[in-house]
Amino acid sequence: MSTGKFVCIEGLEGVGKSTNLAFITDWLFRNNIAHVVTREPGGTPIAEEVRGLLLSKRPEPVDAMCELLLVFAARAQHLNTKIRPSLEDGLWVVTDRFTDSTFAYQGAGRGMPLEQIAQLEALVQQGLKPDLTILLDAPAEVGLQRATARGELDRFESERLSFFTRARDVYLDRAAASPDRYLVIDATQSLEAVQREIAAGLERLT
Ligand code: T5A
Repeated sequence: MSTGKFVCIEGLEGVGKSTNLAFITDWLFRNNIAHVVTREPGGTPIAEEVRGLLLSKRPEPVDAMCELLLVFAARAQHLNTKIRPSLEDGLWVVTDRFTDSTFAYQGAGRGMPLEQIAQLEALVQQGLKPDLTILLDAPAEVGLQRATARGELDRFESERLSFFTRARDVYLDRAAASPDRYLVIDATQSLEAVQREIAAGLERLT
């Protein structure tokens, strides 16, 4: 059996990742493609516990290197016990966020060197990267307004606007550097227009 496709949806807070993940899941069902839908940080019981550590607000300041290593610790568990085995079984794996989030948030946001993140990526992923990363792009203000309207903010959502502006720039730089692996979609468009572009991107992968 051939390996499945690895698809990731990325972008800043509130750009519509969860909303469009539901659309992708529906598209996969309609096209009879066996798949697994997952998320980062998280995706397995241990990795979900790490997610809880990462997202919850706490009195103790979180060291940026500690945060970075926690992200990759969760990713190692997720990748080796869920993503890789699923791909090897021929399933498509669709994940809400992956390593681009680390370059954007821990790299651009927190200021951790991008070369160090690339080293951890190589160590943990051993060359595995998404076949397609759908980047929902919008100015940071747009998504933050949507996230704020939803209620209480988590530890990342409470960051300043400049954190997300830097993160957006890194997302766009990475997409521009590997245009064959990224589909950048203007997430300020109507949901229908966004989903037409997502469907076209998925078609090209089949
Ligand atoms: N993180 C994660 C790191 O720091 N490093 C890492 O390596 C990883 C993997 C995870 C947090 O962890 C951080 C980043 C994150 O802060 P999360 O909950 O997975 O948190 O991610 P969030 O971005 O916080 O998820 P959100 O639920 O806030 O955003 P979504 O999923 O992008 O947005 P969604 O779909 O809930 O949509 C928000 C609202 O907008 C509307 C929707 O209906 C909804 O109401 N909407 C639109 N409205 C108009 N037009 C459109 N085109 C719309 N699209 C959506």
